[in-house]
Amino acid sequence: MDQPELDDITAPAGGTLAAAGGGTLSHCPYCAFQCGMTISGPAGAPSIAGDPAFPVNLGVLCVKGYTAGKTIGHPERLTSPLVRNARGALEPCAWDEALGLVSSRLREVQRRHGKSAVGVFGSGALTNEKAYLLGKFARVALGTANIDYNGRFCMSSAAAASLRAFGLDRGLPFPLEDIARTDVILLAGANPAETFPPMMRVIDAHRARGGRLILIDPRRSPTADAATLHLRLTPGTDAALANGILHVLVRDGLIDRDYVASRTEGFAEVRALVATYWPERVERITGVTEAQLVEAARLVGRAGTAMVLTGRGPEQQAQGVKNVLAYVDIALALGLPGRPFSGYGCLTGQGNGQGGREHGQKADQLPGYRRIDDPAARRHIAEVWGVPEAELPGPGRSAYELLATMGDPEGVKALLVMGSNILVSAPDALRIERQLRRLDFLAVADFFLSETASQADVVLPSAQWAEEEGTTTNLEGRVIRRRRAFPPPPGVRTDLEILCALAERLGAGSAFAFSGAREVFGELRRASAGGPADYAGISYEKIDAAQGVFWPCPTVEHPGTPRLFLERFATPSGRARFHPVKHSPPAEVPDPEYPLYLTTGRVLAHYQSGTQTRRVSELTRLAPEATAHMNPATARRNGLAEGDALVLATRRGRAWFTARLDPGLRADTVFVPFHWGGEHAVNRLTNPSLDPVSRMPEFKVCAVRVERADGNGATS
Ligand SMILES: Nc1nc2c(c(=O)[nH]1)N[C@H]1C(S)=C(S)[C@@H](COP(=O)(O)OP(=O)(O)OC[C@H]3O[C@@H](n4cnc5c(=O)[nH]c(N)nc54)[C@H](O)[C@@H]3O)O[C@H]1N2
Ligand SMILES: Nc1nc2c(c(=O)[nH]1)N[C@H]1C(S)=C(S)[C@@H](COP(=O)(O)OP(=O)(O)OC[C@H]3O[C@@H](n4cnc5c(=O)[nH]c(N)nc54)[C@H](O)[C@@H]3O)O[C@H]1N2
Ligand code: SF4
Ligand SMILES: [Mo]
Repeated sequence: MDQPELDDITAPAGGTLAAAGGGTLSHCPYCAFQCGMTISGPAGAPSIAGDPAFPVNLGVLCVKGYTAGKTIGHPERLTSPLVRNARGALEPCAWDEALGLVSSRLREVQRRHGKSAVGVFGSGALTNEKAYLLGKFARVALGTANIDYNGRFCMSSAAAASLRAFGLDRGLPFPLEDIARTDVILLAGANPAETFPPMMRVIDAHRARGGRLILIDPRRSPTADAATLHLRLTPGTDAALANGILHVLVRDGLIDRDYVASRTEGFAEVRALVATYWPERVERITGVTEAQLVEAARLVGRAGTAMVLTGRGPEQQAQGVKNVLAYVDIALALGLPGRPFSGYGCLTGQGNGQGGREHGQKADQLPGYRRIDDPAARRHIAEVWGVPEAELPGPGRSAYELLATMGDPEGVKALLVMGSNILVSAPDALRIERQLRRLDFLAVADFFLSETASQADVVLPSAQWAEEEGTTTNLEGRVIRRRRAFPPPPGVRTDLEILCALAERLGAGSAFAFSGAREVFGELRRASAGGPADYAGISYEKIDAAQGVFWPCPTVEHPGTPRLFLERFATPSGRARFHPVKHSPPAEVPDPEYPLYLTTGRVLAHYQSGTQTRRVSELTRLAPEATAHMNPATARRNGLAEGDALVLATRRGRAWFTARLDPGLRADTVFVPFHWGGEHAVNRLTNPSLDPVSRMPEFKVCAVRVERADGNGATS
C-alpha cells in the first residue's frame, strides 16, 4: 500500500488568541486531551464552549469539559486558608498565619529528623510551571529528596517501557490526527469512549476510511462498539496475549525483516521466546481463543499502516512495564515506530500528565526529563538554580513507597500535597489512612476540601485553571497555554504564589522571586535546554502563533517536532530495542476465599478521585453513586439484582457499592470505578504490589469476594 504524505502540521494556524464571539481561549482543566475551549464571564458562573480551531477537539467537548465552569463559583470552594484548632476542627485563618505555620512546622520536622523527613506530593494536574517550581521547591527550598507525584500511579509503566525501547518517552510520538489515517489500531486496555470522548471522532474518521480497531479489554466497554474485534482477555494476562500475537506474526511470515534488521536490535531473543507462546497455550492463559488470536494477528500484520496503543489496562499492573514492552515488540516486529501513520503510543491521562512527568516533580528526575543521578544533569540544573551541585538531593522514594511509610521511623514525618487526593486514589487506601494519621504535619493545597484536605493540619486554597496562566503539554507532546479568564476570588492564591511565599519564609526567597507563570516558564526553558524534553525554543508567543508547539524544540527558530523517530531512535545506537517478556501471573489471583478478579477504572461523568466532578450536579445526575459492575450470571450467583447494595472484600479491606449488571463483562471479573471516597473507595481493596521498574501499583488486578450488604455473608 502507498505511504500517504505527512502533512506539515507545524505551519502556524494563527488566531488562537481571539475567540470568535469573545471570551478567553484556554484548555480544559481535566484530561490529557486538553480540549480547546472558550471561557466567557461572569466569573462566578462562566460559560464554556468548545474551540473549533483547536485541532485536538475541533470544538467538541465531553460533558466534563462543558460543565467545568461549575467548579469556579461553587459554594463549597475554599476561599480562606484553614488551620486545625485545639479542638481538632479546621477553622479559617489569615494567609500570613497559615504560611508561617506551614514553614515553621516543616522546618521543625527537618531539624528533628533531617531534611528528607519532609515529603512533597505533586500531580499531573499541575501546569508545567507549577510542576517545575514544586520540584525546585522540594530540592532547593526544603532540600528534601522525597518528592514524587500521582503520575507514578498513571502512565509510569508506559513511560519506563518507552525509555527502554525507544530511548525517549513522549506518550504519542505523533499527532492525534495521524491515528485517523492509520489502517489498523490495536488498542490495549483503554476505554476512550468514556475517558477521552473526542478520540471517538478520530476513531470514526478512521473507520470511515476503512480502518479497523482491535480492542483488548476484559470487558465489553463502550469503546468496543467501535471495534472490529474485541479480545476479552483474563485480567493480568496482556504479556501472554501480546506474545501470542507475535508468535502468529512470526509463524505466518508477517514480520518486517528489513525494518527489524536496519532499525532495531534484540529480535532474535524475542523470536525465540515467543516461539513458546503457541496459540493453545495462550488461549489457556488469556481465555482468548486461537481463532481470535490469529484474526487479530492477521488484521494488524497485513495492514499497510498500523498503530499499537496502550491505556491503563496493561500498564497499571505489577508487571506493567513488561506488558507494555510486549506490545511494543509487536509494533517493532511489524516495522511501525518511526513510520508515517504508524507506531506505538501511550494514551497519557491527566491534563498535564505529559509535562508533569518531564520537569522534575518525580523522585528520580530533574527538569527537561533529566535523571537526578546523572552528574552532567545535576551540574546544569544546579547552575540554573544557583546552588552548589553537592546540595542537590539524590533520588527519593516513589509515590506509594513514600505514602506507605509516612510516619514510620524511616519515612517522612510531614507532607505537602499539591494536586492529588491520595486517600481516594492511592492503592490500599486504608493503610494510607493509617500512615497519614502518624504524620506530625500535613499541608494540602486544593480548591475544595477533598478527602485528603479534610485530614490536613493546614489547607491552602488554590486558584483554579481559569484563574491563572500556565502551560500544559497534552498527550501528543503539544505544549499549549491555559489563559486566565478572570482573577481568583478574594482569599484565594495561585499555587505559584503559594510556593514562592513558602520559599521566602524558608529562607530561599531569592531563588523564588517570580512575578508569575511567564517568568517561571522562562527559567523552565533554560533548565530543560539540552535535555530530552527540550523546551528551550518554546515561548508563550510561539504557542499563541500556532496551535501549540511539540517538544523537543531546542531553539527559537525550531518549529517543534510533531513526529519523533522518523530517522533514528533516541537510544545510544539509534536503534529501537526489543525486550523478551515472559508471562507471569498477577501478584494475586482468585482462590476459593476470594474467587473473582477485581479490576478498576473510570466512567464518563467523573474525573479521578471525584473532588471536582462529584460537586457538579449535571455529572452526579449521570453517575450518582459508587457502582460495582458484574456479569448478570455473577450477580445471580451472589443473590444480587441491578441496584442492590453489596460489599466487596479483599485481603486489604471492604467497601460498599451498588450493583450494576453488565453482560459485557467476563463472569470472573468485577469492574469498579475509583471516583468515590470513604467506604465507597475501591482503593480500600486494591493491591499495592509494585512494578519493580516503574513502581506502579497493581490497580488493575486483585482477588475479590462479593458479599451482600445485608450481612448475609459471602455468597460467591
Ligand atoms: N471520564 C474520565 N476520563 C478520564 C479520567 C477520569 O477519571 N474520568 N482520567 C484520565 C486519566 S488520569 C487517565 S490515566 C485516563 C485513563 O484512561 P483509560 O486507560 O482508558 O481508563 P481506565 O478505565 O483506567 O482503563 C481502561 C480499561 O482497561 C481495562 N482493563 C482492566 N484490566 C485490564 C487488563 O488486565 N488488561 C487490559 N488489556 N485491559 C484491562 C478496563 O476494563 C478499562 O476499560 O483517563 C483520563 N480520562
Ligand atoms: N483503583 C484505581 N486507582 C487509581 C487509578 C485507577 O485506574 N484505579 N488511576 C490512577 C491514576 S491514572 C491517577 S492519574 C490517579 C489520580 O488521582 P489523584 O491524584 O487523586 O487525582 P485527582 O482526583 O485529579 O486529584 C487532584 C486533587 O487536586 C485538586 N487539584 C486539581 N488541580 C489542582 C491544581 O492545579 N492545584 C491544586 N493545588 N490542586 C488541584 C483537585 O481538586 C483534587 O482534589 O489515580 C490513580 N488511582
Ligand atoms: S475529553 Fe478531556 S479535555 Fe476534553 S472536555 Fe473532556 S475532560 Fe476535558
Ligand atoms: Mo491517570
